[in-house]
Amino acid sequence: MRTVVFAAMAVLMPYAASAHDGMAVKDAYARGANPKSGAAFMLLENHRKVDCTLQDVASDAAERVLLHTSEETDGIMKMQSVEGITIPAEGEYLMQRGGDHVMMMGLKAPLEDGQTVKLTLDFGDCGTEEVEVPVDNQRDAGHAGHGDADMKDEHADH
Ligand SMILES: [Cu+2]
Repeated sequence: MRTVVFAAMAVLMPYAASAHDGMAVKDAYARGANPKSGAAFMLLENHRKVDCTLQDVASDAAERVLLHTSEETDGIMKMQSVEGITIPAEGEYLMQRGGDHVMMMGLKAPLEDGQTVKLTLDFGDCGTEEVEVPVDNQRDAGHAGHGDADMKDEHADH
């Protein structure tokens, strides 16, 4: 019996080690604001034991790719560049509508549903991650990360 358990652990452990190493990019999507510019949003999970900072983003899809944040000033939503986005050690950070996002300006082609945008995320000392981000122009801003099941639950409460 004991032999079986150890054999199973030997198989599982290499996978577990790699799954907890580095940065996980989850639930990413991109959408067009207009034919020339768009934004990408995602959940960043830092599996390292040190803080990691997203410093730069590159993509062939647009002439300029920037890290932006949105801030409401006097009731007007304005976007501005940010130097970096820090994901705490073993923590997560949500880049979402109305907040921090990857800004794509000078799109070579309008973002259309079903396409993907390739982004290279530069975390400095924490390395780089390449992600294929699906375009979803229909995505509802308020329900990031939640599926239909969550929405049904909400309705049941009323
Ligand atoms: Cu922006």
